[in-house]
Amino acid sequence: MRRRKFLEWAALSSFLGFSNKSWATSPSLGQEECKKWEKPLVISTWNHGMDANAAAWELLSKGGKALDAVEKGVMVTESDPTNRSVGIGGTPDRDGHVTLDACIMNEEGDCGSVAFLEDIENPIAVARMVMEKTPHVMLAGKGAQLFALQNGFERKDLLIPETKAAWEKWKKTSNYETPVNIENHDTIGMIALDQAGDFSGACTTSGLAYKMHGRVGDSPIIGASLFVDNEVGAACATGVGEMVIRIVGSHLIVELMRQGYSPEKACKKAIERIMAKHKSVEGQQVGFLAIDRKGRHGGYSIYNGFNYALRTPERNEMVETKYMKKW
Ligand code: SD4
Repeated sequence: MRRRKFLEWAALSSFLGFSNKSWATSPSLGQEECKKWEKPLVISTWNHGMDANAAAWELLSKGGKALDAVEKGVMVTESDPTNRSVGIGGTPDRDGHVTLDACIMNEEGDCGSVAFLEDIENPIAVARMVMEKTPHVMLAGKGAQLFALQNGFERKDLLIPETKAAWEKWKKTSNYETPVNIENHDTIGMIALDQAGDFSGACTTSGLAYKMHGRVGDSPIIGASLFVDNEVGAACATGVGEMVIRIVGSHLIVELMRQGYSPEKACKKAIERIMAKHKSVEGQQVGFLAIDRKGRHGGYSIYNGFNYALRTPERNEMVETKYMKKW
């Protein structure tokens, strides 16, 4: 019944040409209140999202494209050596290699990704180049690195003295056991809606700390860490990538929003799906973020402590998400 009402309401709204205007509340949605459409809009995972959003906002506030904004935004985090799970300064795998995963997707559904990339500081820019300059979506490992070097990227050692020392310390007591989860979630997922009403998203990470050599998480996988459908909205993920991949989390959230769920409710449903499909989520964090076509945004996580940076013409702040469990 609720769905029928929603469809009727959606049909009526589009007939009335509401799609680019401020939205009145929609009682038939029965979910979060429909707020005024604030455009442009960018959200990104965790506290470091504030600096990343600032770079994205430079472009978005001047009428720039969401695609350029998300790329430039997450590059700030990639190039920050104090961040322990993105780009330079990222924690290595258990063999001491910093291996990076990233993907990007635009309003046309074009996408590009790199996985298991070494010695390149800004994998998101390589992912964009894969999207724009190759017939492929994903390049991995040596091939991705060769492609980057051939296209003007510089080789750089991403293992800095601090992360090398921490890895050496870890090796002494670890028995080479990969930790299920070190609570170091700093991966950045960013999604944006520009003034023209187009969505794009980006996700970039060095992955889980001390992972097995060769392990690739959700971050380069379109549909898992990131999905954009310009008719509906965008979603992105952070946390234990294996759990996100198993439910193809970001795609699921966009499809739930297509059915009429608000961003927060869609993210909650995806977290519930993860919990239903895993025997245990004990000690493992996943967080999702989403924006819909009405400019509503929201997130949800398994455990408390997940937050996102929000930037709109009126707001520049951190937002705490709701969660299922307390640490
Ligand atoms: C991964 N999702 O490689 C990434 C890790 C992450 O915050 O998000 N950390 O599984």
